Amino acid sequence: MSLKLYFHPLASFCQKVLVALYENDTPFEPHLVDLGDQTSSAEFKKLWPIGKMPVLRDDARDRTIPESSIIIEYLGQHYPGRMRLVPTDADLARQTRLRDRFYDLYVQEPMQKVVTDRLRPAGATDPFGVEQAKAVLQTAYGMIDRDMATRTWAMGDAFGMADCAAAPALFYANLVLPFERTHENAARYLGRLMERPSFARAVEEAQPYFALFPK
Ligand SMILES: N[C@@H](CCC(=O)N[C@@H](CS)C(=O)NCC(=O)O)C(=O)O
Repeated sequence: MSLKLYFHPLASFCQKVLVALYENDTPFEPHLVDLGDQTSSAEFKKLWPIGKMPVLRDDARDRTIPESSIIIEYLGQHYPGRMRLVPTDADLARQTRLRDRFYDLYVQEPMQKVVTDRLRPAGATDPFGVEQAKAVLQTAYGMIDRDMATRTWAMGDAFGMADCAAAPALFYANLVLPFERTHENAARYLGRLMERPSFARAVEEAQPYFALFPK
């Protein structure tokens, strides 16, 4: 098998890529990375010194591909399946990338800020940064809610890369700053994402690790 995915099932950016792989039944060899384990972490950092997951390794082309969106673009280019997650039309592709960026930068990242602050040692937390992150999430929720009043998926009728990003982003964001009662369109969109077999599978595979999620 040519493709190896270095990932952790609980990690939201990893789930984004898993959704893309599952949408197209793309075969890959899973390599679980445990950043809490010195050996696993050191091995992973040889591949990508930045140390952030996921990373895709393609032995057939001798390529190492970090960054979730770049991995999804790479899969579409070299391992296309029935689902084209980034449209071929240049305008639609740009809009897809914008929405993908939106979910990564304004939902996933502030959500991560809130979660990782819970893992900091006592006395080293960042309450001001957490409040700022929550404010960004609130703004993003309002924008998503307006958008999703008239859409099924992030780009309209077709499921794509932005939905791969939105699924884990909204799933975890809803745990740290719930929006189900305040933003009904966004909540219904999250409901559709949860029912999508590709994301349902990623969530099911993460179940054994949910105890590690900091409450
Ligand atoms: N921009 C990166 C973000 C990846 C990222 O933040 N991954 C998290 C897991 S969801 C991670 O590896 N965190 C470990 C760390 O920051 O030490 C992407 O899109 O892949």
